[in-house]
Amino acid sequence: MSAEPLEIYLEEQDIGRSLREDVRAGLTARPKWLPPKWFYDARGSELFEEITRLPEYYPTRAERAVLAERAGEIADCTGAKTLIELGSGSSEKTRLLLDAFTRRGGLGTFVPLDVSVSALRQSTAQIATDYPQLRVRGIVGDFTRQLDRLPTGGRRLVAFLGGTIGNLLPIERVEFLTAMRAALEAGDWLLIGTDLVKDPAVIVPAYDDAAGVTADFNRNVLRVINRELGADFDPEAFDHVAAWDPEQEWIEMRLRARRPMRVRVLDLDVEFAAGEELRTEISAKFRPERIRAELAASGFVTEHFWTDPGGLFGVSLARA
Ligand code: AVJ
Repeated sequence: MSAEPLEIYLEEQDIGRSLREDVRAGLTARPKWLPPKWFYDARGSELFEEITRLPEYYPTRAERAVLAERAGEIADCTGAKTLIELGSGSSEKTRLLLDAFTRRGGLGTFVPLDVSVSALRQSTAQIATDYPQLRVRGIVGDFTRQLDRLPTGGRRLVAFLGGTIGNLLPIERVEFLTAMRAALEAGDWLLIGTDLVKDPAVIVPAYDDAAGVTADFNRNVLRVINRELGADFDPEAFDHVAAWDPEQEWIEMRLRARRPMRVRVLDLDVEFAAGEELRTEISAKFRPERIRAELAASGFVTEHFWTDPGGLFGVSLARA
């Protein structure tokens, strides 16, 4: 079967409006911030794929190891008819699940949802070719907003991989999990990947690699704002910063102004002092008991919690 046309729930004007709102809110705040979803235009999505192959960036390999070992169990345990993947990107690791479901039989539909049209176009076309028995319905959307539009019918498994939930602030995480539970029916499943708390000497290099790919990814948000909103950021005038916050147990990516700057964006004149930092991402790391507690607080029962052999990354399978 070929992939069906992408269902676009993020209309061009929505994208523009929400980017403008985020830019206005974030660049007039102190300290300044921008939400991480704007990294992912075509170039940003490619840079992220490059990050996943870096020697320092362990989460992708560690999560893949868990999925490689447990995919059969996940397919058997859930018996899902529909697999929905939030923030699917390339869906590269998801193929391990699709393979397991294919061996087991019964999965009819795969629904990847992502903000990146370019990543979705590629992944839906390739998956439709490689899994001809599957119906592939790509949805362009923001996973924090489109939960009420998830396809219904048949037992569902929602996969939220890569540790992307760590990019939400704690309050946003509660809202997201609660909305997720409300969108599901009792008996549906959530498979969620979370990076685990560990020595910051392992975490920091994963977000500040020697080759500078993460720095380039970080600066990409400025290129996106320049292109989409006609702003005049000089991305090269910002240094990439990765800082571990031991209280919050998250790593922050920031862009630090090398010199005083004034940036024109929308109707704003945004001033940066030399050394001023703009926060572009948090990536929370979890302790197993916290993951279980947050899932429970939003109405999920954790049936399995698996880690890779190195204990770097956790994958929870929870029942609605
Ligand atoms: C999108 C959650 C998988 O937070 O680790 C990679 C994004 N940022 N390097 C993460 C990211 C910097 C990534 N995830």
